[in-house]
Amino acid sequence: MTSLKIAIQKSGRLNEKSVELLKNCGLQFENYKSSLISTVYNFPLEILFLRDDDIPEYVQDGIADLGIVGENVIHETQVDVHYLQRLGFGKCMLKIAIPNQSHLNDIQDLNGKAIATSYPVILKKYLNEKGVSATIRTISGSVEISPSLGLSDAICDIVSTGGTLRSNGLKPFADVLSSEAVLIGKNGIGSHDIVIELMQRIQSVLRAKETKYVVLNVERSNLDCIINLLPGVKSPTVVPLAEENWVAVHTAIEEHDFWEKINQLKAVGAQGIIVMPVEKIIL
Ligand code: PRT
Ligand code: ZN
Repeated sequence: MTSLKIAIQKSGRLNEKSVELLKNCGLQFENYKSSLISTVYNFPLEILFLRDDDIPEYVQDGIADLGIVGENVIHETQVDVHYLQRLGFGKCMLKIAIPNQSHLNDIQDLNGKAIATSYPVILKKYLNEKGVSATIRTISGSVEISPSLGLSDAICDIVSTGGTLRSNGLKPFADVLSSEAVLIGKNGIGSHDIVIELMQRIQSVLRAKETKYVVLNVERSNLDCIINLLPGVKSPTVVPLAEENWVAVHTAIEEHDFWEKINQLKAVGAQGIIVMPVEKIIL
């Protein structure tokens, strides 16, 4: 079978998680920092390691069939590619921020002001939608220092923890675009056998990440209360214990309501609760 090519970031914030995701999908490959391309031994795929900014165009032009990149980069490069799957990492928000002492209150107050950014396309679109006319100063890095240098009244940059804004005396002013890493493909590639197989594997890894495997002990008289609290993948497995009238319950619990569920289970008599990570969930 001829193989496809997937482009991922060579180094930077998305590299490690992209490699981890592909390895968790069972793909075996060398991750040499020096090489630009790596062949997967056990799956018909080659991996191209690129600057993130180049990935959308490579995919659009068909040099790579697939790519993993932040949505912010896709919007900024205005490419025509197919969104295949959100990947749940690299989450961030493109925000407008202003100096702490600034008296701007409303988005309309940006009229006539200068905003520094590395995302001129996204910012221009946002300002147009809001009917704001501001000067966009495009700079490629260290956007956060531009107000203190007198180069702009505001910035528009990626924020994740907010630490960079705080340490530069800036405060968030408006949310422009939320972003996470996504799997993209060149148009028409979504129906390719290799892509379908890869996406099934990615989905099973993502589902597993959101799920914990839980084993607990409970007195048989409390079993119904426990089962009512547990949807499980299908229904929980119940195994008798050596101690009479006690059973062990095995089930899967979703991460988002994990602690709430554990507390509810304890309240109806669950004991000896063991929580384990899940590697894959294949439906
Ligand atoms: O070398 P290459 O061009 O490939 O990488 P890069 O330097 O352009 O990008 P990189 O590795 O910094 O980021 C890759 C992608 O990660 C981005 O396109 C986003 O989709 C995503 N991402 C997630 C982030 C952040 N979080 C992030 N915090 N990208 C950048 N930042 C920067 C931001 O620009 C600012 O300087 O981190 C700072 C803010 O972080 P906090 O935590 O202080 O708020
Ligand atoms: Zn980049």
